[in-house]
Amino acid sequence: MSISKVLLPAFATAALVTVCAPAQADFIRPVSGFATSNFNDTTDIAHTIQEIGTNIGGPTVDVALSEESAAATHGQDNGGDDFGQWHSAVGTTTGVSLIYDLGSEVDLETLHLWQANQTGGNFNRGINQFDVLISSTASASDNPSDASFVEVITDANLAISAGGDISAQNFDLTGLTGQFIQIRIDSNHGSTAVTGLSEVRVTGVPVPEPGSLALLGLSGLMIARRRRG
Ligand SMILES: [Ca+2]
Ligand SMILES: [Ca+2]
Repeated sequence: MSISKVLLPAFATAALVTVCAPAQADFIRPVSGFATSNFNDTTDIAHTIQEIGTNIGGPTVDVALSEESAAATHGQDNGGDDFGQWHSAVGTTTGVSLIYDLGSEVDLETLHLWQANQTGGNFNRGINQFDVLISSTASASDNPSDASFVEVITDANLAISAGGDISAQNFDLTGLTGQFIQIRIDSNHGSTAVTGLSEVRVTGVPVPEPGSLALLGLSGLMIARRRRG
């Protein structure tokens, strides 16, 4: 059999799978995060993308999402060894960017943000006004000024936490595609000390790479051949 006879049915199958398979949106935890300003390891950016039960950067009691779903709640931080959020450096409360890498290109649907949620009169550390920018270029992973970033949401607001177990505040990204999401912070809710955020997730459909599409088609072909045999 010539190579064209193998490849043509493969691509035809791939196209068929792409058209017929309903796009299932995933709840996506970014694979890494970067902040242009940090307090210390106790409040590392990793605390906004941690897995349930993990303990990143020092705290002995972790505060994380109740489950990996958009309906999850995020517990309240009590300070000290009980942390689950990112904090900026003291005195740098605005003009800070957080950049999240989703690990691959995603057809985006929703950005989920769990507000800073620290007791002791510290709810005002939460983000107030912010912009959202997206990029598909690797050079954007730690450079908020990278030319590939496109601003897709301008001057949105995150409501201040009232404490307890808090739900996500959701922001629509439907119709946009990207791998890197930048949250550019314009202001917080009044703290002159630090700005914070508890957790970040995205809902969307990972974009299949051309290589994986061809593989999908080939496997379909092999199944068909096996059935015939
Ligand atoms: Ca957290
Ligand atoms: Ca702005």
